[in-house]
Amino acid sequence: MQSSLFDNLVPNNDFESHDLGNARIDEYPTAFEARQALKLAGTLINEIPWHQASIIIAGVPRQVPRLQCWMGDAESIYGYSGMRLSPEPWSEAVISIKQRLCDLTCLNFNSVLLNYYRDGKDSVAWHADDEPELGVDPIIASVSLGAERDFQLCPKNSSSRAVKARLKLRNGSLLVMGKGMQNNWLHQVPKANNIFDPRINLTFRNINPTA
Ligand SMILES: O=C(O)CCC(=O)C(=O)O
Ligand SMILES: [Mn+2]
Repeated sequence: MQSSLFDNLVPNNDFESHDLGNARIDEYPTAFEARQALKLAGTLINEIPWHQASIIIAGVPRQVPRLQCWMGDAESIYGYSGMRLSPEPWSEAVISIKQRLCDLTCLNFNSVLLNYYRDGKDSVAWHADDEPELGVDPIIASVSLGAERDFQLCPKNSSSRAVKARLKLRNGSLLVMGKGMQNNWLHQVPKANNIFDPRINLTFRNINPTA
């Protein structure tokens, strides 16, 4: 039997479910032990083939303010912000995180988008992960390693983009964005001028290769 990096951890009953009315987020604040989470962040920073993508906004190419890597089963091709991403093969460290996730939630995924926020100047703007290849109402599991950042939410149909809910993205935490989240809400990780440490985020997804 393959052993996991996390065999020594007790089953996690540190759990909170956030009801947003038309959506749910399940939070496991201590899915990964704090020191282990920081070690994993260091491993991923060094081992992952990071890329800085450019996207066209109003006709002007702009660099995305974070580094990324798309990883997963070979057929998990992802169309995202005008890009078509072929996956990197699973790394050992990411497989161990995926296994821990599966042990905690019984969820399995065929791909993951890794984000590397080098410091508080890196961010991700308002969006929903609602591309057709993710299916009709996808469940996405998001692991945070390293510097704590804010996770902000606003209803998809609001014109003001005012923040209506927020969570802390703690080192070692796991959020499962459940049914309704990508259909009804946008999320973002804003810039933070008081953060100087890196953060790694892994959002595990299921790509339907025929979409
Ligand atoms: O960094 C995060 O916690 C969120 C990342 C995200 O929303 C995404 O990659 O789609
Ligand atoms: Mn997202």
